[in-house]
Amino acid sequence: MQQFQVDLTNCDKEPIHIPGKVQPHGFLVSVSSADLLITYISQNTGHFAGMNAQDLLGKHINELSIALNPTAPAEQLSQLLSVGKHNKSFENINPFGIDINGQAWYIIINPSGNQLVMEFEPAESNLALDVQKVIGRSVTEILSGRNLETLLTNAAAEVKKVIAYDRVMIYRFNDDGHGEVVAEVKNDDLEPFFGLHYPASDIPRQARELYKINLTRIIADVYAEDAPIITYQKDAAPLDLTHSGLRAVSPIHIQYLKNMGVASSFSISLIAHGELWGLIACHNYSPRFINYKARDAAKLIGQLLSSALEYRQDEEDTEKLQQLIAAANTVSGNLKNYGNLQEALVAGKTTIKDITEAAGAAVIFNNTITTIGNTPTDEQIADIATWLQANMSDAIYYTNRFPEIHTAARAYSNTASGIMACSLSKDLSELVIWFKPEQLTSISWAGKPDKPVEKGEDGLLYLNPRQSFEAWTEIVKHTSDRWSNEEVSAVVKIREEIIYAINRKANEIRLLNE
Ligand code: BLA
Repeated sequence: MQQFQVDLTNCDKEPIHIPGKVQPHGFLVSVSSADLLITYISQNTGHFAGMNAQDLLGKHINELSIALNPTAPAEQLSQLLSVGKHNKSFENINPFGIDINGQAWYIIINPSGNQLVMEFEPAESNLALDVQKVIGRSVTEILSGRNLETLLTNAAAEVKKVIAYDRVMIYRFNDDGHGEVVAEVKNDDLEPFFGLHYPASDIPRQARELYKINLTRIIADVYAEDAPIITYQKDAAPLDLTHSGLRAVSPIHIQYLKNMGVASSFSISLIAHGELWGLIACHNYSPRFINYKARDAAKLIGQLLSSALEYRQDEEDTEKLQQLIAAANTVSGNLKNYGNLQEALVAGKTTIKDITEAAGAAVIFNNTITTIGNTPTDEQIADIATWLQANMSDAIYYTNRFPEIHTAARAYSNTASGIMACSLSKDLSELVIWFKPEQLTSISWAGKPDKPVEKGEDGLLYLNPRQSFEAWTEIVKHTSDRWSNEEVSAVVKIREEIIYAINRKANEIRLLNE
């Protein structure tokens, strides 16, 4: 099989579901579903079975059964497979406890194409606590969080109790795929990652797809050498490990973890409205395996948090919309009997800027520019207005990548990577414009170039947050946070109010003059 050479430019093309290897804390045996003959086997099976892995290829699964435990019935494994096949699901079987050389192991079975993949993992637990008990209490603890932030921190704390890792983070994906550590519970001696943002490329697209299918992912020891999967069939397709827990990890992600000083990593998917909302990302600074049942408990916490998230997220979105609309109402109140339009919009405690989440806003009216908050200079605003007059076809225009469309704006992308404009007059000479800054300059990125460049012993640069940050910089340059539907709705509303107020004023003046 041809090896895929992964580097920083082709991360999202790496076929990580068919690595041809497993992590060596367990072993894998795959049989053809039709005749239960062993078709694929991980080379390290030989350490546990009294037979060479190569010699088991092509044999009936009963032979493995005998090799693993000569005192157990030879049909133990084949019966298990038949029951699952009959029920068309292995859900009730997984994990199945067996004894290998006096040690407790679990078998986890998943179908893959015409194969039944059996994974063998140690069942022993290095956790002192009774996971089942902790879970019951966890639920109450987690859900007692009234707002999203406490909810997330509670969940991180409970996960830390269940799996006892050194650091537990809640990592949330933004619309553009980049992520932020929004909650963190860690040992005191570790530096915090809370509030840091990481490029989308750190968790490539196909990895996210897999985390939607498998809700937990353990990387037990980044220093362990993977065990190759062998097959006797010439030119056989590589075994699809989409559903496999032992699936070997991409070398680039392993390097990334090593460079972060991490020896073991565990993540739990958080899903809201069918999409990957984020991950509970856990690090341990020494190798650490957690068994299937503890992973299942952690998964349950993730699922609970996921459903609580959907609800709280909707609540917070509604709250945000209400806040924006309330600001719009206050500003329209100021517009009643106004003396000067600009003043009504930008003076006062609540201003036109608060109708969106922009950092600044400008009102262009009667040939004057009035600004509030963080905006480009008047000259630059005049340049934006000229561009809008030539290019705006609807009453409202918005983009979060303005300097990519209007190259002159690159000079002031720090204040106006995002713009939203609404016209107040037909000839577009009167406008309100809102501004959002470039994300690159407004967010704390992990690995931002204010950190020293890290070099390996051989003097070469290694993949680390800084290096992937540099690649990402090229992608997010000239980009601001997006404009939400809530912000657009608030702008639509205020535009009508302003135009109404202007017309009313014009009528009053006309009547006065008659
Ligand atoms: C997977 N990358 C991951 C995962 C995380 C991160 C959490 C899930 C697997 C795990 O638990 O380790 C990234 N981890 C982070 C981030 C933080 C963290 C951002 O703790 C922040 C605190 N990774 C890269 C680059 C590539 C890459 C540049 O940095 C590609 C070129 C690949 N990341 C990559 C791949 C996976 C991954 C392939 C999937 C690993 C797997 O499940 O096999």
